Amino acid sequence: MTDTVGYAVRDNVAVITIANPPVNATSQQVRTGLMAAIERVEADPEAGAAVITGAGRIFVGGADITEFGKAPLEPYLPDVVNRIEECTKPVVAAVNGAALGGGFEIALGAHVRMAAHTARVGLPEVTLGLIPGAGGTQRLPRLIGVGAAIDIITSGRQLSAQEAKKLGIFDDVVEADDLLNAATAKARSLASGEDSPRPCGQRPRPSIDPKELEAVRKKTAARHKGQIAQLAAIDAVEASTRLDLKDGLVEERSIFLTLMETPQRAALIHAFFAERRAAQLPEIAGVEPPPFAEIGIIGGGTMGAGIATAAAMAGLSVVLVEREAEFADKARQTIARNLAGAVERNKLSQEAHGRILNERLKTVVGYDALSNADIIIEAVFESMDVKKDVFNRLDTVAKAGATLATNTSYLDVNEIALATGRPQDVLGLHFFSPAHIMRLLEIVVADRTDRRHVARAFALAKRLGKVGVRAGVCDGFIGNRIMSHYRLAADYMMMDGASPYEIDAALTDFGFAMGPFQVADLAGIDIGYAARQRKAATRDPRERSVDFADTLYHKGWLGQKTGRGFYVYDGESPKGRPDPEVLDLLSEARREAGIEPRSFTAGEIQRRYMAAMINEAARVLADGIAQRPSDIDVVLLFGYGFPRWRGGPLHYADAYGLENVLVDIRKFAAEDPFYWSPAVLLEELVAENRSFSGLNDDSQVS
Ligand code: 3H9
Repeated sequence: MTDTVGYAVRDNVAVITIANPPVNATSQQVRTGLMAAIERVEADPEAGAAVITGAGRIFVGGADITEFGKAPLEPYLPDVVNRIEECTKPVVAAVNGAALGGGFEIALGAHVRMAAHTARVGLPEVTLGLIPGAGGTQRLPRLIGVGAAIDIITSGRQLSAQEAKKLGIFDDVVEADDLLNAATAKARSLASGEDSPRPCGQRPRPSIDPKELEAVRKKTAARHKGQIAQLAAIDAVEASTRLDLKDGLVEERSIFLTLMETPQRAALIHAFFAERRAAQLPEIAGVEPPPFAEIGIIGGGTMGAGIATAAAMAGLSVVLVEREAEFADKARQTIARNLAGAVERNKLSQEAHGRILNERLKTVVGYDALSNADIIIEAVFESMDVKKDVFNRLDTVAKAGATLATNTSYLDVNEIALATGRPQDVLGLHFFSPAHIMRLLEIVVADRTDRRHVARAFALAKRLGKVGVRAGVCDGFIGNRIMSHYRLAADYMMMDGASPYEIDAALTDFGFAMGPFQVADLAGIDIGYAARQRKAATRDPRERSVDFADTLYHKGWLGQKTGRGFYVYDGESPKGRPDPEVLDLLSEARREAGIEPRSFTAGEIQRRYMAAMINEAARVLADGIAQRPSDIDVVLLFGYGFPRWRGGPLHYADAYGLENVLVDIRKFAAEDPFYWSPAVLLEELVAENRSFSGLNDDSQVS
């Protein structure tokens, strides 16, 4: 045994407890401990059977991801699971909480699986660029069939204990408090020979119609374009239909180890840790966040209603304030619609939907209703004067110590804070639309923001199930500042000869959820117009400006909402189809600007877009707006549709080679030295042969 695996005999049953906080991951110590525990069960005359369970609220969160990328250490997890399955005495898994990845595979090695009703199971390896590597692709199809196993493995989704029982994964589901007693009772009955279950590995090979498998492959390839793990997982499951367990496990291991060496695995694991690292902020280490129960929201438009929905779904009381009763009613309707959508997506029960509307949400007129709110978030029109007026009024109604937050996406939070007599209580909470769905939350810390409010904002992000990222004050903070820069690269390419459709196609091929012109149509070309007008007032005269979208704006082609923008939305293609008239207008605009159009390959489009993104990201980092490179990756991954399997722009930059990025930038600089001037930090890193990842510790760059 080891410190991480406990062994105690209770009424003839050995209870083996995995205790490796925080998530009971199967580190080498745990694997060693489990091997020793099974040996001991077999040799122990006091133990007729065994129960394996996890300490705390998790069964086992999977293999220890921190060991990945290093040489594997014995004993290997597949051997541990085999050993459990081959144990000469019955073994019951008592799944007390999440059993993920290798944790689920340990349970599949046990002869019987019992679960607390709060337990969950899943094989999330594909989300890390891997496949289950400890027998999951061989035992699960033998237990529940090929189709269901492929669904679980390629989606990486988590199943509730109830769903898992329906599928035949769990033999029984009981109240959490009863689990250990029920599992030991079951183990005793197995020891007495009353019942002899068939281990998964001894079940017959499953089968599937080859045509059906082919169809699943095609669907999976389309759904996970560009990614390799999902298809590799199907190959591994398919092996279970042709090979006996032993050979199937060899095949699984070989695929697993091959995937372990891929850049996609490295990128996805980087994303996993980057997401968690974002919440680790030296400035709030040891700071206790003040509690919060009631959230005030000012403004019931799409954003305000979305924030209200998110807060109410997280169990908080919400008071939403509007200017007039009519708008307050409208906001309530929007929230009700959002909640209904959540019910449809299985994120909320019908009963909770009703309870939120009746008990947890007030939509009212008048700021006085905000006097009890712990956190007040303003989501009104994006104008400095309007925001200042709101904060000035808030100063008189908000209770002492309330956090006063602005949801501005680019305005100066320091200036807004000065509209109150308590700038230390003010910060930015930049939600992304739709706020009840998008997981990114930029937490904008102003010069005088008190650390307790920063800690509270991070606690709020966690409560809402969002990923909070610290940002400093500048125009656009982290995400929008970088976006407005790389967006220009797309406009320049369009003017110089690439069609918006070629650009979008190249970038969706790269893996972005949408191309920039599809995004413009979705967000509304009027929104971009307003941003351009604002920028025009402060634009550096050396910056090349492109105003082609204004042509569409003046024609009233505002994007999806008007049925026409860069694309035409006439029902023929839900994603919109290219518009020859837009191309004519574009040719005209190029002629007027004296541009001789040239062609761009998809590769060049991708290189320019990425170089622009990385260059501005390096400046954002050097300016201290983001505190570490991985935070920038998180912002782009969660807010801007950057492909997770590429890890984020700065992880991608390291993988592509910073020197290569700089070579690209210098080459492009020949045509536009102002726009393509290399970021000083990038030049320094290249000169010193360093990478962005080397800056991911907690020391600030600037
Ligand atoms: C696998 O199993 C391969 C096998 O098939 C084959 C092997 C041969 N390892 O998320 P949280 C850390 S692949 C190491 O905030 P929660 C995490 O970084 C694995 N560390 O907690 C964080 O550290 P810190 C398949 C891990 O309660 C802390 O634990 N498994 C691991 O919100 C708390 O994490 C998965 O993909 C790990 N496996 O959620 C599951 N997991 O505090 C991945 C977490 O220093 N894990 N940490 O920032 C999860 O999904 C969630 O962590 C879980 C708990 C749901 C378990």
